[in-house]
Amino acid sequence: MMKIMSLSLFKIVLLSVPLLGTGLGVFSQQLPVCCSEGVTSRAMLFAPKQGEQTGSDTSKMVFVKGGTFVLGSSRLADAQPVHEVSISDFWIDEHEVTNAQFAAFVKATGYLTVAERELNPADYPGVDPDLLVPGSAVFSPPHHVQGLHNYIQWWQYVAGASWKHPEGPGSTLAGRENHPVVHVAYEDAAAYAKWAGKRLPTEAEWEYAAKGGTHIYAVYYWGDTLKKDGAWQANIFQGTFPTTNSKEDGFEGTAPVKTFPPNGYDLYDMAGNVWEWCSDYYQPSYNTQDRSNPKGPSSAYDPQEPGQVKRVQRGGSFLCNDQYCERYKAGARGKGEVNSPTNNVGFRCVKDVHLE
Ligand SMILES: [Ca+2]
Ligand SMILES: [Ca+2]
Repeated sequence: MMKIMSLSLFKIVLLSVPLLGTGLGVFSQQLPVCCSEGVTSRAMLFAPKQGEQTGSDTSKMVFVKGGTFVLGSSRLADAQPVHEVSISDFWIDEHEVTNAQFAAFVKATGYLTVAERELNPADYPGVDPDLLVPGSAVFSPPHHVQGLHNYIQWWQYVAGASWKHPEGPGSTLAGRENHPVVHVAYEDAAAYAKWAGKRLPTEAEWEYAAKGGTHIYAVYYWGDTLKKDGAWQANIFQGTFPTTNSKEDGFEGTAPVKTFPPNGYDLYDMAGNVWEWCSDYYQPSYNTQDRSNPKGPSSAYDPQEPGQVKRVQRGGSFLCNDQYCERYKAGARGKGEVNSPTNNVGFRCVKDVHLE
């Protein structure tokens, strides 16, 4: 029988993970120099060969001509100050990385994602070892909720959930080959990008691409109205969150990439479908000092979970709606703990022009 632990335990597990990652570049910056060598990371332990091979994926990439634009949104507290930023030319995947593409990467490299790796009970004091099994967080809507402030109500840590088994053991990718890959942690996305000869976008690049050269101050990446001619423009959530998804846009979960109309740069699903990892550390406001190809702060800080290492995610997901999460709207930001995959987070890649 599928084992399920609540997200509270999931969070306990995840809270411990950063303490382990002393060999990761992410964490080593925050640790004493004496620990900067000789202490391995989970990534090294569980997938020692990853990143050694290079390959290529099948994504069509769109050339984005650089320029100056207005980064941020006055509607969201952590997307400010709104300020001008200049971006160099770059290439970006026209759609989110799909299950088929990620499968090709895994087949070529033997890569094991964070969600698939064993957990060491010694690293999680106080947690029942029987619960410490590989898995990931799956959206599991309850029949009733008490308010929307506690997301533990609709997230479950599902043993065996991974990119290959999005809802856990028994679920497969059959028929979902062209859906975006999910249950990828930050390092999983970064490993894929490296293999493909690409990298993850900065959030400034991502937003520049999402704004598509138009609608600089618009509410949505496609304009100021939610629908166009009655048609949904993104895979988000309709109904009563989280209990009743009316699926007015046709999809309860992920949709095949390129189902919804592209933006001004012919990029698909820049709003909704799945959140997309960006390379910036998350902090709850912008540092406006660096206005040329900004790469974000040198460390992470989320006042809601101090001590957690979080990177930026962009675009919202199939779970976004105005009732709970408006972060599919233009300029909005999201954040994710780097070792916390879920079934609504994926990614796309970019490439520098000078590497062409
Ligand atoms: Ca939907
Ligand atoms: Ca997306």
